[in-house]
Amino acid sequence: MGVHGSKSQKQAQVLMLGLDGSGKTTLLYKLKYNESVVTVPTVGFNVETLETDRSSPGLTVWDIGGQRKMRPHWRHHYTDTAGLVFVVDSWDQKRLDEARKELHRVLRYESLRGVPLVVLANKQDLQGALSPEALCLKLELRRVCEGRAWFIQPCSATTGMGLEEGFRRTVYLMKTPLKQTQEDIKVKMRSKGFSFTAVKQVLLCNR
Ligand SMILES: Nc1nc2c(ncn2[C@@H]2O[C@H](COP(=O)(O)OP(=O)(O)OP(=O)(O)O)[C@@H](O)[C@H]2O)c(=O)[nH]1
Ligand SMILES: [Mg+2]
Repeated sequence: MGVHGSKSQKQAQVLMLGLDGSGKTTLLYKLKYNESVVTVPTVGFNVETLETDRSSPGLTVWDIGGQRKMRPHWRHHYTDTAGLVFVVDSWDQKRLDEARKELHRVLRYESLRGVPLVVLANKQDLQGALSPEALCLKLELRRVCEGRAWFIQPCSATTGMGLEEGFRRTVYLMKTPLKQTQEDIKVKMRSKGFSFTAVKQVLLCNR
């Protein structure tokens, strides 16, 4: 994914949600300008466009404030959402329960039914950050994402690690029928020489 230049093609809306302090604004500006910005809690939203490859629509990414008082406003952005990105602070285990409840609440909305989800397991640069596999279990992703294309991507908004991959994955899930995404993951794992048990574990985690 490139982030420079412009392209006149239809834009797809990506909604980025997550608890306050999870790193949404930091990662949006790292991705867009490759800059580490000093943020303040977002009141309202930030919006930026990101370019993708020529065969995909560009992305309009909405970063909505995650403070408790902001969360009732999230639903006003659900219409026309083509992809959902939920950012989690992988280091702050005390708030994982809160993150899980908010994510599950969002996914229950009818207007987001079938919209693909990418969970960004952010702050992986911090020692003690939970792995994506552990987060997948804590957030009960497999159960709550039944019938929905989804993926969990480790990343760090500070270093930039995993950010482009996360948004590339979002585009891929938006473009690809659900059944095909499962097949692609199987093939990819086999080609990387993962053992059958490893493939099975990933699929169980990522179904
Ligand atoms: N170590 C580390 N710190 C991060 C990372 N991402 C964000 N932070 C820090 O986390 C704090 C909160 O980041 P924000 O980007 O403002 O969080 P937010 O999700 O936009 O918060 P709201 O706007 O309140 O919803 C800031 O101090 C960031 O520097 C990361 O990947 N690693
Ligand atoms: Mg913010």
